[in-house]
This record gives sequence, C-alpha cells and structure tokens, in this order.
Amino acid sequence: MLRENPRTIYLKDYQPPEFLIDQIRLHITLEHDAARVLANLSMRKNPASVSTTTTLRLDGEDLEPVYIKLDGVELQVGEYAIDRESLTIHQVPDQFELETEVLIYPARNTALEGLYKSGDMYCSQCEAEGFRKITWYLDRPDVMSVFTTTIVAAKAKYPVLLSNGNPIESGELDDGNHWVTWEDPFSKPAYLFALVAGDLLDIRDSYTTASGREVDLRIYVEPENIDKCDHAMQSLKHAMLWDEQNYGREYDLDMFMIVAVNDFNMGAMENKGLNIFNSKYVLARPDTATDRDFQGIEGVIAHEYFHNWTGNRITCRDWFQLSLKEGLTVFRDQEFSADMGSCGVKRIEDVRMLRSHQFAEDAGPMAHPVRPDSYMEINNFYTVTVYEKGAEVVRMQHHLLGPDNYRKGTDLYFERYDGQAVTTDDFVKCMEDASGKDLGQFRLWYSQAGTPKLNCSGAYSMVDKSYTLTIEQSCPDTPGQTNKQPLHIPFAIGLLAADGTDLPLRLEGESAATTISTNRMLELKSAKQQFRFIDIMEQPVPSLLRCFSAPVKVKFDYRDDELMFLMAHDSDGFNRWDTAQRVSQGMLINLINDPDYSVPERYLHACRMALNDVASDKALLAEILTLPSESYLGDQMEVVDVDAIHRSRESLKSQLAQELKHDFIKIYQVNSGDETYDVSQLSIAKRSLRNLALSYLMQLDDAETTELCIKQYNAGNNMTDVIAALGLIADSDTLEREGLLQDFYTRWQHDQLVLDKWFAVQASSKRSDTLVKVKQLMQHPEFNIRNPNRVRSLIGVFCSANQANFHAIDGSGYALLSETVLQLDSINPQIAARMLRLLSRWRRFDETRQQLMQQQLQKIVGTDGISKDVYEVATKSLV
Ligand code: 0A1
Ligand code: ZN
Repeated sequence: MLRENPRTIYLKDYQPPEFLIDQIRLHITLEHDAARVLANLSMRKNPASVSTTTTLRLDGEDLEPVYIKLDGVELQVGEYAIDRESLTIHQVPDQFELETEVLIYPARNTALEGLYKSGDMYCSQCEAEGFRKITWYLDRPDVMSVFTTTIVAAKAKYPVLLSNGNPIESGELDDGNHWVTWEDPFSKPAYLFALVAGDLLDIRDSYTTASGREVDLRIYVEPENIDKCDHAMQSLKHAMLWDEQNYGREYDLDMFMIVAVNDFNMGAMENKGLNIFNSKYVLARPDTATDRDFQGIEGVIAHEYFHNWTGNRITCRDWFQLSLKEGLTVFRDQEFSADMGSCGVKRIEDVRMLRSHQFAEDAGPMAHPVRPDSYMEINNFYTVTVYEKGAEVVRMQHHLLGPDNYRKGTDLYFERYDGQAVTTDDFVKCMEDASGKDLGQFRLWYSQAGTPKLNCSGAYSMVDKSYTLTIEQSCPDTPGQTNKQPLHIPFAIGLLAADGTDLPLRLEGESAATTISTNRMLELKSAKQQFRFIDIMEQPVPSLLRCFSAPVKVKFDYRDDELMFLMAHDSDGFNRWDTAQRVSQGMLINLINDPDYSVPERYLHACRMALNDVASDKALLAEILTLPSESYLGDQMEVVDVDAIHRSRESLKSQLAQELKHDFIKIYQVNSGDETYDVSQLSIAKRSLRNLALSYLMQLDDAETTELCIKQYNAGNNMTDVIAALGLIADSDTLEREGLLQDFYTRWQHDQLVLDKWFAVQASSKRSDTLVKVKQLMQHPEFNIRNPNRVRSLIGVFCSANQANFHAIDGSGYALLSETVLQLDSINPQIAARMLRLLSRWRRFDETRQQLMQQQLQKIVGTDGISKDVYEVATKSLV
C-alpha cells in the first residue's frame, strides 16, 4: 500500500491561482552527475483571486535545496517549510522576486518526467506535472509566464544546448563549459518548458509562412540516425501549410525544432518551439520503417505542430480541460492525415481504434467523461476517451455546424482566447456564437461518460410512399453516473434503392421547393425520435451513421441479404467496410455456435467479385477483408469467450483461404512489383492488399506459401514487406522460423526501433509457446525495462494484441503482467499504470479468469510502496 492514500482532485474545487509569475529566468548548469537549477521568479498576487493569503505555496518534488531568497534576502529556517511536494513561504509581499537554487539528479530519473537522461542526452518532459521536478513553481497550466533559459554544460560532451524560443546569446567559459541563453517571447505554462543537451546532429530546412516570414526548421537526432529524418521534415512542412490553408494559422517563432529521443513515455511533446519526440515518430527509412510507421510519423509530427495554436497559444485552464487541446488537436491531425492520404481508410482506422479501445474503456471501471470531474494522478487521464472520443466530440460540432460555420467558430476561438488558459466550455461557446446554433444539450458529451446506444428500426409504407425511421437512444451507467440524459447526436443517413443508388431524402413537412439531398444529417435530441421520409417510391435499405458521424453503437436488424447488398452498393465507403465487419462478425458468431458452419457461397462470391475487380479501391478492399480482431469480437460478447473466439477466427480465416486461394494468389502476384519503394497512397494500398493475401495463404500451412513468405522476407527491399513476412513466419511452425528470427536479429541489432519490431513479432505470435518465449526474451540482453518502447513492444504487445495467449486459463499471462507492473512501478510509474489497465476489464471474462485477474489486482493493491498512478488504476479496477 501507499504510504498515505492519494488525494482526489475535483474539477468543482477549481480556484484561480493566488499568485502569478510574470517572468521566470532559469540558469541550469549540467554538472557531473547533478544539474544545478537556479530559478528567478517575478511574482505578484493575482488580482483575479479572491484570496487574501500572504502564504505562498510552490510545487516541487525531489529537489535538493541550496538556498531560497526573497527579494534578494536569503530565507532562514522557520521562514519557510519544505515537504515532499512543496515549498511554503510563510510571508510574502504583494509583489516580489523569488530566487531559489536546487540540485536535481537527471541520471537517476527513471520515471522520465522532469529532466532526465536518455542515453547520453539530457532531455525534459514537463507535461503534465514534470516541471515541479526541476524547480519550485506554480506548476499548473493557468499560470503562464515568459521564460528565459540559460544552459551551461561541457562543450565537448554537450555541444548542442536547446530550449524554447530563440537563442539570444551564447559563450564559452574557461573550464571547458559553454552556455546558451534562450528566450521564448510567448507566455506559457510550465508544462511546455523544454531543455535538451547532447551530442546531436541536425537536418535543416526552411518554411516561408503565408505572410512571408522565414522559419528555420531543424530536426536533431543522434549522429547514427541522421539519414532517417527526411520524412519527418517533409511531414512538418506539409503540416505547416495545411494549418495555414485550413485554419488560417501561421507559425509564430523564427525557429521550429524537433528532437528525437529513445526513452520517452508517450509519442511526443509539443513544447513551445522545441518539440521532443519518441524517436519512433521521427526516424524512418524504407528499409527500417513500415508504411504504418511512415504514416504515424506524419500524423504525430502534425499533431505536435498543430498544438502550437491548439494547446500552446491557447492552453488549458486546468487538467480537467485536457481534451480542449487534445480532442481538438487529434481532430485536426486526423483531418490532415485524411487529406494527405486515403480519406476513407483513415476514417476506418480511426474508428477501428475508437471502437476497440475507447468503447472498451467507456464500458469498463475506468470510464470517465471527455472532461473528467476527478482524478488522483493526472497522468492516468491521457486516455483514449480524452483524446479520441474528444476528437469525435469536435468532429460532431463540425458536422452540426457545417464546415463554414465550424471555421468561423475556430477563427473566433483564436481571436477571443489567444494567450489565455481556457475551458472546453469556452470552445463550445465560440462554436455557438459563430454559428448561432444552440449547443446547450450538446455540452453533455463533455460531462457524460459511456457509449450511447441507438436502437433503430424502419417501416416502409407502400400506401403513402413513406419510410419512417425510429431511433431510440440510451446510455449505460458508468462509475459514478446513472440515469444519463439524451444527447444531441448528428446522425448521417442515406436510403438505398434496389438498384443500389441513393434515394433523394425529403422529410415530412419540408416544402417541395427545398433542395433535397441523398445524404442527410439528422439531429437526434430526445430519447425516442421518428423521422418520416416522403416520396419514397420503393422499400429502401437504410445506410445508417454514415462516415461514423457520432461515437455511438447502432443497432438495426438487417437481413443477411440486406447486409450483402449494402456491402456491395453503399455509396458511403465507411459503411461498406462497417457492413463487411458486421457480416464477418455474424459468420464468426455462427462458427462459435456451430464449428461445422461454412461460409455462405454468396459471401464468397462477393469477395471474388471484389478481389477481381480491377477498379476496386485496393486500400478499402484490404480493410474490408481484414477480419475484426479477437479483442473487438470479445467486446461484442456478453462474456468474452477467449478460446472460442480464437478458434472460430482461425477457422474462418482458413475457410476463406481455401475457398479464395486462387484469388489471393492472383492478388499477391498482381500487386507484387519490384518497383522502387515509395509511400504513395497506391503503393501503400498495394502492399497492404498483397500482405493481407499472404496472411490468408499462410493459413493454409502449405510448403508452397511458406516458401513464398520466406522469399518475400529475403527479398526484403522494404520493412513493410519484411516484417509482414516475418510476422507470419513467427506465427508458424516452419523449420526456418528460428533461423529467420535470428537472421533478422543479427541484421538489425544495432537499430533500437527495428529491434522493437523483432520483440513485437515474437510477442504477438499465436503459437502456444509464446508466453514462455516472452519470458525468455525478458532475459535477453537487449530487453531493457527502463525503455518504454521496449516494454511496450514485448510485454505490451503480448498483453494487448495476443488475447488467446495473454488470457491463458492457467493465469500465467496475468501473473506475468502483474510481476512486470510491480517491477516497473519503482522505475516508471506512468508506464506501470498504463500496463496495468490491461487487467482492469476482468469483469468481462468468465468466472475462472475473473478470479485470476482480480487476484493479481489485489496483490498489487496490497503491495507496499506502490505509486499513486498504479494505486488509482488498481483500486478503481477492483470497485
Ligand atoms: N501532449 C502530448 C502528449 C504527452 C502527454 C504526457 C506526456 O508525459 C506525461 C508526454 C506527452 C501530446 O498530446 O502529444
Ligand atoms: Zn496532443
């Protein structure tokens, strides 16, 4: 157990800060094993605060005090107090200068929060509350200050010294040290502070903004990675242009820097002018990175860049408002990626992710609203709900307002709140004010947790040629929330005629003069609503929630032939995919109930048609033919039947492979080419389709396909094809398996990101000896529990992407996870707590597994000295 139970922080308790910090001057000397941090704060009472206190409390953790001076006079014992979390000064005037000096120890900082070392490099991570591990401060986002930072370090070891803003002065000292002073003219919260010192190389480029300002762009990496930065630089330039064109936002400093580090808890961080990235989201070369990696880099670079306006210039008032910056920025990066690549496929990928992770979170013990109302540890709230559902909530406003009013809304938001720390409510108010639309009920999306369910039914009247759609909405209870209110939901629909075309949709009461469209955005507001479409000359098939216009679950009782029809004809590509998923899901359920069930001929026929249609969208086809994941299938069941799901999915794959063998071989051949690698949409689509075909063929377990797969591995001119082949081999029992895995290791042991893939393909193997193998790999010299990417690629992948093995009925997977969590907790609580979430959904499983999972959670709660991160997840999971 913890030394003391952690405090819960509530949104309702928010108070404006009692003091403000107008300026901070930092002077940081990187000494042999310590960093000496001198901070000079210009402070005053906050006129907006009603408090009359003269006591100042600053946040600070793990700081070794050297001195504290108030207006130049050193404070004596008794005039202040220091505890584990703060510095309190008993008496301060209304306006004053506070100077403190502390020592910190970055090399010992394994939590990777505050100032730490990644290899030989110093770097920082201050979101959410890491700045307090660097110096005493009002470490909250509504305290915004102008930062000037001087870094001093040995020139030979740390030739590059970076911080936010622009470099204004530098020099050399006699003792081999050098220094650089950086000034960031924009007032910002401490979570956006950054510092980097290292022996780095950079690639440079420049970007001229719409108003003609020249911005110096730099990407800093360790010397061996200098040839892997081009894609990141291109992505950055694309993002800068896109933000100008789509949101009218220009970059505001003379310099924009990105630094890639190997040890990083998350994807990347938007520090003002100095983004720090997990190297996974910067480094790419065709032989080391997959198509997905290239796309991931493009998306994350854009995300962090977009934060410059949505997050940095306008920031969050408090951490409950996290989705203000994250939901909006994710929506922006999703739209950017859609514009850069295949718009339809991007939406499918995002929805697949939302449904498999966010819907699961919303249905479990950690469910919380997009704007949570309480937390123990804010780091536990960087969740799929805040990010991905948050993005859906912004997307819905885009739908409800239409693109022009949405743009007016964001323009107003930037105009009204630039330089301020605000709330999600302030954002919605701008959308309302700009459009005149009442979003009062819509605001519930921010405060109400849970995934709404829409029960839909349709009735056609031949007599009066009308079609009535009835929709009932409900939302399940979630922890601390019952009796949910109806939400305001944009619900896009179409009605298909028998020839597959969309019918014009006129609602009862609409005048004949109104232009009618075939795609309607209905607005749901009450628990039960009916929409009556008139002049419908034939019985239609409805296409519901087109493009996934809201993050909800839709139920409609389609007949099998209607599903096949929609799969073939729906003009909405997203819904064609979604229907195909429903169809596969239905077949899988049939297989669970009857192992002898065989795939209906009409489905095979539809697949053959699609596979042989040269005009079909290859990227979409690959998505359509990808079966729902085992964990998604589990989510659809009352009680997750781990073994039946695995068995039936394998069996369906085998049946499809057998029946469509020739079509898959043809697809494989047609889409193979020895053309040079590029990341164009078409090339990516071809590779994904051909690797999908290979994965079906490998299901046949025949010598011929294995040979083909090995050939692809050996030909290997790009990592997408190599790792796809290796993954399939890792799943198989082929004799060459060990040799090829060894070969890959030998070839890539010097490249940490590629090595992560080597760990991951083994951890995701469907073979029954995988758990044993994972345990062995944990002893491998290249396994390093301090490196989050490595932990995620081995243990994270095993526990989250290998349902059948992780949930082995003997509980061995759960034991492995809880041992890892406990070991990790003393090193990096943030990552430990993230891993532990994988046990939180124990209620969804059968009784035996429930007990086994619960036991592990109880063991964790009962362990002495666990972090508040892990404590919060474990206790909330057990409730
Ligand atoms: N703001 C970053 C994500 C981030 C959050 C927390 C971190 O450390 C605890 C690091 C990064 C983003 O949205 O990209
Ligand atoms: Zn973000």
